[in-house]
Amino acid sequence: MTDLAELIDLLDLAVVRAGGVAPPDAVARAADAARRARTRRALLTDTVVVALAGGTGSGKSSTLNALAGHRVASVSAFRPHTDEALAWIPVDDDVVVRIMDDLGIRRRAENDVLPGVAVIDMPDMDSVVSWHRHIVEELLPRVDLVVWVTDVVKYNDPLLHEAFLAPMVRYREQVAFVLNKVDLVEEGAVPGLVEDLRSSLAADGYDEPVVLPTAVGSTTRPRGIDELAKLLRSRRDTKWLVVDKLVTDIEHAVRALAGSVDTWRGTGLLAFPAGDPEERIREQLEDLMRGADVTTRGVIEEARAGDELDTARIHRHLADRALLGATLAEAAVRARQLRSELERPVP
Ligand SMILES: Nc1nc2c(ncn2[C@@H]2O[C@H](COP(=O)(O)OP(=O)(O)OP(=O)(O)O)[C@@H](O)[C@H]2O)c(=O)[nH]1
Ligand SMILES: [Mg+2]
Repeated sequence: MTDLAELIDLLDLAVVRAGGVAPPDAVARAADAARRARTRRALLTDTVVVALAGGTGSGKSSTLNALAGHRVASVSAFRPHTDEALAWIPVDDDVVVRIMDDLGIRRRAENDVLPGVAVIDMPDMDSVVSWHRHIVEELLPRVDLVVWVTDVVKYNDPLLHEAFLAPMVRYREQVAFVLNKVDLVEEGAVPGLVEDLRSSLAADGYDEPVVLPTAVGSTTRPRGIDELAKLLRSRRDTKWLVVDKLVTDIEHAVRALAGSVDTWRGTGLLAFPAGDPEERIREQLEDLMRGADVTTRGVIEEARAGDELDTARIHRHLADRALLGATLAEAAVRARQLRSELERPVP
């Protein structure tokens, strides 16, 4: 999303160039919009950031490998295995990199398989206290989705529900569930297990929880992974709406600033040959005064106030105005480009 950063830079540049050129209240509003956009942008990327969490051995690392279609994370039959979080992230997403820095996740692998998706394979948490600190306080506020991976054997452990799932309930929109290792039970038993997990989650306060049955062990052909990838893509669409909204806000700010000053009219005066009769210039200015924006009118009035016509002052103003016009035009074009990229169908 470097384009979004560039777009905000252009709005900032326009704000600087609008100083003394556009009406102060219009400049202040544009500056406000730029500031707001920058704050939101700092937290925003169109990559959906997902953390795989859950008890040891439930198959978090195996799920990551199944999503990638190759071995990204180490999997083992010995518990606990993953001892440090691993982030599988798209290249060139500086916001995602910053999120991983903030979370202190140093191990990273490149995702060139699933566009717009970053997956964190979390280690097992050794205590309820560290779980709360890592997942509830640090992870949930920073990621888009936590996929809780459990399996057909352990999903109904009361400790799991009381100690781990209940405290996350206020983030329920951000939590989805995977019921892994369904290859270990009869095919016909799977829907009943999914329902069972759904109703215990409902008792924990998760109404309408998303529960996906999967089998991702290396010896079995992955099952349920397409559905999981689809869920991640649909979350990504929702994020795009947010990015789209930000671009729209910037476009409005650009348009409002452009509307507050007549950026091009009268620019021809810049090319006025030196030594042109003053009378001629005054006539042209008279023309320009009619329907000129308020700042330009003020500048012309000032320039005409003295005994001598201050043509340099007028030229400076027209040049500044034209520069602002060029910056705003470029911002408008960038915004349109970015929007058309956002409208591209999700791969
Ligand atoms: N039968 C079966 N075995 C699985 C499945 N998914 C994972 N396993 C096995 O379960 C064991 C643990 O899998 P991991 O992916 O390492 O589990 P994890 O959640 O990352 O575990 P930690 O890193 O210790 O937290 C491995 O031996 C896997 O091969 C599955 O769907 N079916
Ligand atoms: Mg693991």
